[in-house]
Amino acid sequence: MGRRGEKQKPSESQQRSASRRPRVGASRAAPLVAVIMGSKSDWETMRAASATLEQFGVAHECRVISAHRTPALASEFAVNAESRGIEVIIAAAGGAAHLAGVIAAQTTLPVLGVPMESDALKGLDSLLSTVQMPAGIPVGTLAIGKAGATNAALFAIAILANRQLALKQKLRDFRAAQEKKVRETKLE
Ligand code: RP5
Repeated sequence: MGRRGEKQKPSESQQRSASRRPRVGASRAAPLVAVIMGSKSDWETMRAASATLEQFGVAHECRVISAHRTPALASEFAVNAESRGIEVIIAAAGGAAHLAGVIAAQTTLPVLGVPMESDALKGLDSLLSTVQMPAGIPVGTLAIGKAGATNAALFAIAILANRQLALKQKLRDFRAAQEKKVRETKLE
């Protein structure tokens, strides 16, 4: 609002950034975690990361950014993520999967890579492209596919939980519930 009762028009730059906003699975509060993926075809897998963050009440955004098809957008995202309040980036890609490395090269935020299962090589290509970063620019690489997506979210939560005690407690409760379920498992 500008003067009392008068609605202020969004500035040109506000309008521009709104039109670039994500996005599927996004929470309303300012996002602490960004879940990015090379293609919409990765979303079926990466919705597991979003669902896990949602379960822990962690504000996040999900969007498609490709290192190959939208290199300028990838740079813009990486360079601005920290000033937008993002604390952890989860980057998923498949095939010659450069997204996580390209993003990590342009920010000091922790970047977690999730290799997508590929048609040709079942994700082995994605895994090796993501995990084999030369020394100096780390990408914390998780498992191929849905397990990796879920664990990337849990890893991001563990990072945030160092400063958020309530989140740390939720993580402990989650582990305890998981353990209880396994202990109580009956095969017949
Ligand atoms: C990568 O190529 C994406 O991350 C995706 O896993 C893979 C295939 O993309 P599409 O051809 O389905 O868009 O960049």
